[in-house]
Amino acid sequence: MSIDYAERIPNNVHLAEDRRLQRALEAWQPHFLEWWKTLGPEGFQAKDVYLRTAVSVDAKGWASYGMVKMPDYRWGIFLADAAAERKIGFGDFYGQPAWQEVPGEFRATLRRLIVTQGDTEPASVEQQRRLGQSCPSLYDMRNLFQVNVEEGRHLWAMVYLLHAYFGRDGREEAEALLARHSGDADNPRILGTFNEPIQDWMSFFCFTYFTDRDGKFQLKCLAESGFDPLARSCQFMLTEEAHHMFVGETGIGRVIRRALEVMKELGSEDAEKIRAHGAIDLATVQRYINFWCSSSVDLFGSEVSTNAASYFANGLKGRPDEASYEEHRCLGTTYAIEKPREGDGIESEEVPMRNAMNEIVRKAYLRDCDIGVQRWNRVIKKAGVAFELRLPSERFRRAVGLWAGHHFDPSGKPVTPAEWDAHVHEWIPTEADRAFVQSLMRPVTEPGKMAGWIAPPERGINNLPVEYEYVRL
Ligand code: BYC
Repeated sequence: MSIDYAERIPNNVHLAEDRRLQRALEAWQPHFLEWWKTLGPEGFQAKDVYLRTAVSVDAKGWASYGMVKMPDYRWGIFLADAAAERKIGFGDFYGQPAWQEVPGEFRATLRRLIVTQGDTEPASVEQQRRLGQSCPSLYDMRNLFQVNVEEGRHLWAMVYLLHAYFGRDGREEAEALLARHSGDADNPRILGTFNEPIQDWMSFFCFTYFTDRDGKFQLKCLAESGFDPLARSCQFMLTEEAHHMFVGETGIGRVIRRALEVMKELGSEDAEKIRAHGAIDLATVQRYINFWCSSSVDLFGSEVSTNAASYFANGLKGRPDEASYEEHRCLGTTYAIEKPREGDGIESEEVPMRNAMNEIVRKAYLRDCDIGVQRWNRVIKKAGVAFELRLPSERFRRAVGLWAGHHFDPSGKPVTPAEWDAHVHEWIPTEADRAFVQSLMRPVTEPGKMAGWIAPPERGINNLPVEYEYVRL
C-alpha cells in the first residue's frame, strides 16, 4: 500500500475516507507539534537535517533521504500491509481469524498496552532533547535527530490506534501521552527507564543499545497480536527500530575503539591516564552498560506475572517470533524460574508457562544484547588488551520483579547491603564518572570532525562520506 503524502497527515490507512477520524487526528496534530517544539530537540528546530522518511511500507526502498527541518518532518500513519486471512497465532483463540476491531472484553487491557507502548516514544525524545548541543560530530547529531523523529512517528502510530479504535477514552489517552513528561515529579512517564535523565552521549548510546532493544522485543510481541491493526503498526515500527540499535552498537563500539587507540598511543591501560588523554576507559564503559542494561531488564515486568499470562491467553501479546515455537497454546506446560529463597540463597520453581512470558521474552532479549557485547570483546581482544565486557546478571540492581529489594553483584552473586554500599561505585557510574563523561561533552560541529573520546564511524549515511554536512548549522 503506498503512502499518501498529499494529505495533511500522510497515511496508508485511507484516512480521507473516514472524515470523523481524520478531523480528530487533525485536531491532535497541532498539540503534537506544540509538544515537539517545546520538548523535542532543543536548539536545532530551524536547521536542515539529512533525514530519511518512509515512502512505502515494503521491506525494500521504504526510505527516502533528504534535507528536512525537523518540524516539517512528515509524521504520519503507516501500517504494514494486511496479510490475507491472518489467523491468531497463539493463546486460547489460536487459529481463529485475527480481529479487525477491538473485542469488547479486552478493550481496557488492549488500551493499556497501547498506552504503555505509546508513552515510551515521546518519553525518549524528552530524555534526549539536549544532546544535540554536545554532539561529538554532525554525523552523530543527525543520527540523534533521526532517532527522535522516528520515535515521534511511533507515537503517531499508537495515537492512531487510540483514536481509531477506542473512541472518547482513546482520544483522552492520546492527550495524556503529551501531558506526562519524562522525570516529571507529578506526572512522570509510565515505565521506570523512561524517567532516567540522558545527559551525555555515553548514556544515549547505551539507551539506544539496551532500551531500544527492549522496544524491539516488546514490538515483536505486539506484532503477533490478534488485534490486527496493532500487529501491523508494530511490524512497520520494527523496520525503523533497527537503525536505533545500530546507533547504540556502533556508538559504544566507537567509544571502545577510541579507548584502545589511546591505550596504544600511551602504552598504558591505566584508566586515569586514558581519561587524562580525553578518552573513556573500559571500566567506565562497563559501569554504563551495567546501569542501562539493568534498568532496561526491568522493563519486561515481573518474572511471574498474571498480567502476562492473560495477555498471552487472550491473544493480545505473543512471544517474539511466535511462529518459531512448536506449540502456541502453552497450556499444561511449565517453565523453571529462579527466585530468591526465604532466608537466603536462590532456588528454582516450576511455574505455568503462560505466567512466565515476561521472563521468556527477557531471556531472548538478553541473548540478543550479548551479541554486540561479544562483537566489542573481539575488537578489544584483537587490540591485545586483556579486558572483557559483560552483561550484568539479570538479578543485578532490579527494581521490578522477584529480585527487587535484594542485593546482587553484577555476576549475580548475593551480597549484603553493606557489601553493596561498599562496592556499588565499582558497578555503576559514580557522580565522578558522570562528571568526567560530562566534561568531554563539547560539541564538535565541523563536517567530518570527531570529538576526541570517540572514533569515527566506518561509513557515512546512505553511501555519503563521513565528512558530509549532515546538519546545516
Ligand atoms: N517500570 O505483571 P507485571 C520502546 C508495572 S520500549 C514501572 O510484572 P506486566 C522504546 C506494570 O505496568 C517498549 N512499572 O508486568 C524504547 C504493572 O502495573 P499495574 C515499551 C512497571 O503488566 C526506546 C505492575 O508493574 N513497550 O518501545 O506484564 C525508545 C506489575 O506488572 C515496570 C512495552 O512495554 C517498569 N519497568 O508489564 C522509545 C509494551 N514493569 O498493573 C521506545 C507494553 C512493570 O500493577 N507493555 N511495571 O498498574 C507491556 O507489555 C507490559 O505492560 C510490560 C510488563 C512489558 C511493561
